[in-house]
Amino acid sequence: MKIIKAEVFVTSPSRNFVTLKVTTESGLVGIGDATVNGRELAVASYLKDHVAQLLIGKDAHRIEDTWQFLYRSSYWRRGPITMAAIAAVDMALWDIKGKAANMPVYQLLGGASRNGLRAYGHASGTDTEQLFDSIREHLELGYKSIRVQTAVPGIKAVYGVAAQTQASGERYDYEPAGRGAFPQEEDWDTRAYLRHLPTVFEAVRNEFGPEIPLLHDGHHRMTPIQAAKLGKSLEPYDLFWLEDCTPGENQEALRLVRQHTTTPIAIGEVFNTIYDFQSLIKEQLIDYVRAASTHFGGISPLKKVMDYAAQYQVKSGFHGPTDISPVGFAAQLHVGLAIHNYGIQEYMQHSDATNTVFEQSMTFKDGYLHPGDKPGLGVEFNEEAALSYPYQQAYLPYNRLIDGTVHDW
Ligand code: GCO
Ligand code: MG
Repeated sequence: MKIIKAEVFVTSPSRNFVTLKVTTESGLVGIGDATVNGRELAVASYLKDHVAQLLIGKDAHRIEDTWQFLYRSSYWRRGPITMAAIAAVDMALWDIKGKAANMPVYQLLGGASRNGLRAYGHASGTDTEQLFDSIREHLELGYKSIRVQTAVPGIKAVYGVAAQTQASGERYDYEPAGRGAFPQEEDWDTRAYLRHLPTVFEAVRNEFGPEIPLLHDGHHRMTPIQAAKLGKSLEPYDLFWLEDCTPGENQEALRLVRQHTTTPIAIGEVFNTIYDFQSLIKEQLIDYVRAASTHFGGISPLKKVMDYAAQYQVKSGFHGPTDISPVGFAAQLHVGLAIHNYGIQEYMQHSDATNTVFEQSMTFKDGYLHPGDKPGLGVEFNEEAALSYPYQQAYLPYNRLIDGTVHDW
């Protein structure tokens, strides 16, 4: 099972994706996702210039050994670029192993622990009426759990509101990163947000009842005490989770949040390693692990962090926006199906153009995802289609407060 080729593709069907393709002597091919939104070329270079040649001649079966070799031999371990590059290799090798075994990857991880994976979708609106329509649309699509994001009076553009016109003038139904040479500036006011959000959840509960699991993403914008206040004020509306209420770097912040509220906490989409979750899980400061296979070093570490989390009744809630390519998405569906402590999967849905380049075999039926039963990850990379969507420079927006101070977006 010698590796003879490792190629890197950067393609932009609706948004940019970085894909690694590993070929073995026997002709088996595996693919992996290394997309880091807004920094795609850095990780493509990491793979092309520093990793590809290290893989040639290696035994594709040795997934753990290859992972440890790439992680430890770089010396400069961790960080989003390194870990996305390692993730792509890890996924590609699991894909190859599945194909060699003629089994879907989840079978190699212990087999299915459930029939399907509960998913949540992104409802949003600039006002209550538009938000309700968006929730209804998601319910019609089969979603049984819904993330709620809305505009805030007095703020021009807010993360997560798809139908609102962004500073770039575009909608971000599929992708918040705006194409162009500079990031778009947006505005932010935490006090206005803290006042407004509970009224939105009250309206949603009044309209849709107490049953439906509702989620919300704070996108790292609050201080610990503001996050604690928000968690507390949302308690009457029984959220499934409050995500990224404080910046990912200050993990101690969640101790304070926890002391004040029983609203469940999810964090970790910007984390890169199991170490980032170590004390959060051990001290039971979170309820859901938000890591994504792509930014976390791949399938192998995702399975490890979830096995660790299981001891503390912490569940999965893997990051699944459209910047996780269908390859990275499939990778975490296989993990989600296999682990015992599955919670929920974010599912934003890729565009038709993305689905032309990445032919997926996963299914979404009646609110539940399944990775399918094709050998490996179950995603085919269409190189010819990829070529017709060349890379386009794009940046995520950033925020400034009313006095001009840069703020978390
Ligand atoms: C989410 C995330 C994303 C990020 C995006 C940045 O919960 O899905 O917060 O929407 O903003 O991944 O590239
Ligand atoms: Mg998020």
